[in-house]
Amino acid sequence: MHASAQVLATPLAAVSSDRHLWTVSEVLALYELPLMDLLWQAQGVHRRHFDPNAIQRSTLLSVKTGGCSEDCGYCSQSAKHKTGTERERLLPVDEVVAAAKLAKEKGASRFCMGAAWRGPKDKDLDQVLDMVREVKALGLQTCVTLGMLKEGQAEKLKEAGLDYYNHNVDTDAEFYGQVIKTHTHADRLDTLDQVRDAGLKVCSGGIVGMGESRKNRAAMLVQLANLEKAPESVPINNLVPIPGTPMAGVDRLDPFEFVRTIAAARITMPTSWVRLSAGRQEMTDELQALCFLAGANSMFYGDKLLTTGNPDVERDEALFERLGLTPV
Ligand code: SAM
Ligand code: DTB
Ligand code: SF4
Repeated sequence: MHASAQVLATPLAAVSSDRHLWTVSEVLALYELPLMDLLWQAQGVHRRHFDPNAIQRSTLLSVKTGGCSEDCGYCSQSAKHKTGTERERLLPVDEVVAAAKLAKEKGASRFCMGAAWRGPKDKDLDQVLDMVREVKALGLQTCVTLGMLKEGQAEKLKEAGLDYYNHNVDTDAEFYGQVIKTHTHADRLDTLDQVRDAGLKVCSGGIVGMGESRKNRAAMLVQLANLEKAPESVPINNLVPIPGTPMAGVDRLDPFEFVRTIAAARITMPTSWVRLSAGRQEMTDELQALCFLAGANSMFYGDKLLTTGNPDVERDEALFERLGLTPV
């Protein structure tokens, strides 16, 4: 049998059974399919589990910007790189609530609060818990991304009404050490376990376009898909190159390779929300449409991500209109 035909047969059978543990070679074989075959397969999986025209929208707010102790090679907020991002204090709760209200009015269903920390101190966590309670009370789903958690912190977040905790694996175990030296890939997995054990929904994905290989990308997806339970939400970020970071000059990823990554995420995690995340501002509407066809069904919505730009709401509303998409 032709290699690509064989691959077509395997995952379709796999997704109809309860659980399939993916191997890196299976996911690499997906990447190697002709693009149209891959899109067809991904769209088939997508339609079995989701309304193909419905897109979930999350608005992000950086509640604590800059001055981070970690050395993540892509990040504008690391104190180790000279990026021009100023260190700020933790925002007051009322400012966060005002931003959340606005996000709701504009049509977001989830509000994600991000902090440039290695992990939260207990005192800071108390303030974040207030943010979660108040944002939740507005009728929005809540998500926070605060770095690595210590014992008991995930439970406190759950009690405050948090829905999702975002903590990306970012890349595979092999490439991780070339991107970040101040914590390990295993540390990330440990926090993800704590989040899951506390009964929170898991949001975890990664970044592509950092100079990693296709095998690294495939291995990252395998890692996510084979977690005890796949993350409910899987953000796929395209590197936003930040001047002053070690990754400022990395070669841009072929946009079709990005689309393939979305499709492979959709096929390997059939019931997860796959989010078209950072890097959308540089994408044409046509490329975004291809990403939705490949199975992306979530996006960041609002003019800003954490420190970088995102398409403005007017452009996204026009895109929804042109493509006949509906917000979730
Ligand atoms: N400090 C916390 C952490 O690292 O988990 C939360 C905030 S951190 C900025 C959240 C995620 O944003 C990272 O894990 C990474 O996936 C993404 N990110 C950060 N900078 C990025 C960039 N320049 N391009 C694409 N994604 C980026
Ligand atoms: C995620 O996966 N991407 C978001 C969110 N989770 C926290 C962050 C993207 C950050 C892009 C660079 C910036 O704005 O600083
Ligand atoms: Fe800090 Fe998170 Fe940026 Fe890493 S990705 S430097 S942990 S804010």
